[in-house]
Amino acid sequence: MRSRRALVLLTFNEIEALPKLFDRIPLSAADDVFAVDGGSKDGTVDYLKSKGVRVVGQPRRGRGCAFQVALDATDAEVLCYYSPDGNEDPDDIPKLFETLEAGGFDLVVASRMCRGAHNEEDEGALKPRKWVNQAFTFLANVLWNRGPYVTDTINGFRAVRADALRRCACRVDGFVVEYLMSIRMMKLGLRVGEVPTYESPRLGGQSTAHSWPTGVEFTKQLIKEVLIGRRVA
Ligand SMILES: Nc1nc2c(ncn2[C@@H]2O[C@H](COP(=O)(O)OP(=O)(O)OP(=O)(O)O)[C@@H](O)[C@H]2O)c(=O)[nH]1
Ligand SMILES: [Mg+2]
Repeated sequence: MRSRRALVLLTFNEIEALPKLFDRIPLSAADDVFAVDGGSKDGTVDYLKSKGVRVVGQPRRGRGCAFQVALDATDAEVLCYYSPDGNEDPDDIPKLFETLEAGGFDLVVASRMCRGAHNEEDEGALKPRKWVNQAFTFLANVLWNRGPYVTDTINGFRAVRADALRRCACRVDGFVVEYLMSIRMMKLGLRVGEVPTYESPRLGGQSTAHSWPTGVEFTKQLIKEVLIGRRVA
């Protein structure tokens, strides 16, 4: 059965990329479409409003904060988080919703690592970000997963049941939110599925996910999760 769906656009200074792909975003796949913006100063908010998209602000910067703001800003049963910077294929949005509903999953991740998927670094001989992501993913699976192996615990492009996400109590502000969500879903024994996705390069603008600070944030969170055991908070 089709759930009440929300499509959440996550933006922070995306005026270079967003207009290049906005018309490809399947807005009709969701019942509620809105953006959570981290304080853009480049016209992103005006652009979204000119397209009729409701924009919700955040009390603090960070994707983790944005995830929580989105959860509080809709009464939808399922949320799909989409980052319009060019990395994520908008055609996968309906697939994420449909897989979650048809498969009875609590979380469905667009995987850049499973069979049939493509990672931004796949063409290069060295794939540092991919390998580090796979190492964090391996640890999460070994430590907490009781279901089928999840190949990409980190990608932010995902659909999730609002009630399951509330149970995960992911009270973090930064980029670690998706990894934490995946870990907590595993700890709670909730059902995690994946669809293969094709990750492309950014279409403009700048990444704010700097490798070292993000890696440190992930390591600290992983240690915290080990220390609290099967608990989620
Ligand atoms: N709402 C919100 N969105 C954010 C915030 N920080 C980053 N984003 C968005 O989150 C998405 C991912 O951030 P990026 O900086 O592209 O991180 P990344 O995808 O790991 O890096 P690249 O692969 O280089 O693009 C983009 O759409 C950003 O605009 C924030 O504080 N709030
Ligand atoms: Mg990006």
